[in-house]
Amino acid sequence: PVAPEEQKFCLQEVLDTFKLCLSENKDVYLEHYIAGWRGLVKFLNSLGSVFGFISMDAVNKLKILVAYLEGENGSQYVTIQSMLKYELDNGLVDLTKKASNPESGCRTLLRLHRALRWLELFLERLRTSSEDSKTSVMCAEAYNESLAQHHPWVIRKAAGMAFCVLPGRLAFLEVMNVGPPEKVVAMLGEAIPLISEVYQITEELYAQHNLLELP
Ligand code: 1Q0
Repeated sequence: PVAPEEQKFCLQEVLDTFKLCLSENKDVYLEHYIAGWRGLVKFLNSLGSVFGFISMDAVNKLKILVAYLEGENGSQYVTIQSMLKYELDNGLVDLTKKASNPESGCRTLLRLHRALRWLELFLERLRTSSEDSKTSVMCAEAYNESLAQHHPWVIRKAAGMAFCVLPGRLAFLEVMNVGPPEKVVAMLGEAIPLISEVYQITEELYAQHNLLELP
């Protein structure tokens, strides 16, 4: 059997999982959030081994969250909202420095959450780009505006090197398995607002609880 991370990426699938993320009262289901990320990791893996160090970190973080979700307190991890409440109420989050709970669900998800902002910025650039735009430049700009601020120099350097070997715009749109470029662009127009809403809701939730700088 093929591990889910190794199967072919399809943008529609990611779109569908992000659609499932929000409940009626705008809670974010962890299960679908994880599924969305799994789809993105699949895509990253299809770009080649240069991105391995990035996908490995994402996979590790997804594993941590899955373990909570499938663990004995799994019912507390159904939504990001319930996870925050549960971990905070029970003193399970290291608030100032990594100590007794270095891998809380809250701090783990925060890393993915920050990466979601990168994704939103990158996809918006991709959507509005012209034929001769460079994916490496779009990717680096999106990164510098978001994730880079949370990464030390070594990681920024390694990320910068990985961006340089990204496929060109057309090849990139092709791996999304949607069809001709116009169709991909249309689908991105649908996907970005969804990703953006999930990001905004999570951002506000973390801000309310003062958790945006968790170590
Ligand atoms: C397409 C190119 C992908 C480029 C991804 C940009 C992100 C670069 C991030 C570099 C991360 C390096 C690995 C380690 C970082 C950790 O130190 C850091 C902090 O965690 P911690 O535990 O040390 O405090 N981790 C993170 O910041 C999490 C990073 C997760 C990045 C996951 C990126 C997944 C990318 C998916 C590709 C999507 C391509 C778009 C097309 C999809 C269309 C819907």
